[in-house]
Amino acid sequence: MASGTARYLRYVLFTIFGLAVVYFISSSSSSRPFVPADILNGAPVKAGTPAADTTSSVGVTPSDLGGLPPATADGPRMNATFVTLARNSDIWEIARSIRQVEDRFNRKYHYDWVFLNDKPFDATFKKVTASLISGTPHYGEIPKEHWSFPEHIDQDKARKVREDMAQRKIIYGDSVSYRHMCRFESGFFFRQELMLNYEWYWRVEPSIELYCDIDYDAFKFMADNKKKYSFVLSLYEYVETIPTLWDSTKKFMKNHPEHIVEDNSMGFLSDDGGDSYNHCHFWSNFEIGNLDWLRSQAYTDFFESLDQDGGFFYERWGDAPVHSIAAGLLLKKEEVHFFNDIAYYHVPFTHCPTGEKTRLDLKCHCNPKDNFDWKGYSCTSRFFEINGMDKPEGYENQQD
Ligand SMILES: Nc1nc2c(ncn2[C@@H]2O[C@H](COP(=O)(O)OP(=O)(O)O)[C@@H](O)[C@H]2O)c(=O)[nH]1
Ligand SMILES: [Mg+2]
Repeated sequence: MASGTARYLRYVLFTIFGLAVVYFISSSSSSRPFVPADILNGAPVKAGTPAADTTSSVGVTPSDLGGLPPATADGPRMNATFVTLARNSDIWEIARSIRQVEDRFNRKYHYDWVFLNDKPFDATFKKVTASLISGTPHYGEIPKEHWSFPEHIDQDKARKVREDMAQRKIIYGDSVSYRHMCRFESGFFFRQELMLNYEWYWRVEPSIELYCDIDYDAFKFMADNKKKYSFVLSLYEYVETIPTLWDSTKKFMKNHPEHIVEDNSMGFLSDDGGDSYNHCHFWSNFEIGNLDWLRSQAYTDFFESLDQDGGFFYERWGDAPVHSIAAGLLLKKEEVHFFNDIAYYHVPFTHCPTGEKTRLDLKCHCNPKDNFDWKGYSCTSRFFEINGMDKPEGYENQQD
């Protein structure tokens, strides 16, 4: 009897142990796979790290876990925003640009984004852009007076210019809207109600590319280093679009000598001490700059003087030479910055950082052969020369 009870007890214990083993195996295979805490926290997994396979068929995705918390860089945020002028029809081209800016920079900083349009933005534009931006998007409609002919413009004269430029096949020569766009970017984007909330801007256009990581806050860099304006590409302007822009500039210099800064970048703009313009300009489809400077008396007087002369409509003045001449004359040389480490493309030019170490450190995917900086049609060499800067190592191999 005693040995029968013991056998019975052994049988019960064995069964309990067996059930426990079965339970342990089945519960561990249905729980989530091992994922290191830093992956769940959004930290990047370095190449070669023996991390868990988060794409395995076990079926747990970050969204099942309630979404990844954003990866945020430390430190204070600047009072800054991205700014884009766009039409509703630009949606997929600007979506591409936003994605690049977010992936390479803003996913760590979450800066806002201001969109401006001469028409109301439609629901698709807002929905798609908002889904891509990690900061807060804002949408503004441009007031009519910032996107129309000023009263002093002779409409007949302006129309004849457009017809003539169309015949001469000058790019955008026959376009009214392109002229409104250039005038708006020259004199009004920084005065829009939404922009008044900010001190710094970064201009982004549709269909651009960013080829390298930007691992630091470029706005903070500007502020810390007392920069007011910056560029990545520079080149010669198409002369036919600005035949009298320099005459107007000289008139402004004569009327407002108080705005012309002593240690300026005249050497970037002129080869004869200011007598004539060499057509060098910073390409303004990329800009990081200071809005208070653009809202200053000096810049306001400059824009108003040019606007009175009518060249936005009687010629086809671009905002790039206008901003560049202003930066060249109203700012000190050292307030203008060249971002070698921000790799950028806007059709048809590429800025790919000179220096292999920079390109590898920043995980760049541009072809260094495409870099425009040291080619004959670029003005960047001139910028280096007037600032007494040494060109980056390796520039000699990129001159043609
Ligand atoms: N809202 C609006 N944006 C425009 C218009 N024309 C151009 N843009 C924007 O102005 C910027 C410059 O225009 P873009 O066509 O890229 O000129 P390009 O770079 O000089 O060839 C881009 O951000 C365009 O989306 C327009 O008529 N309305
Ligand atoms: Mg463009």
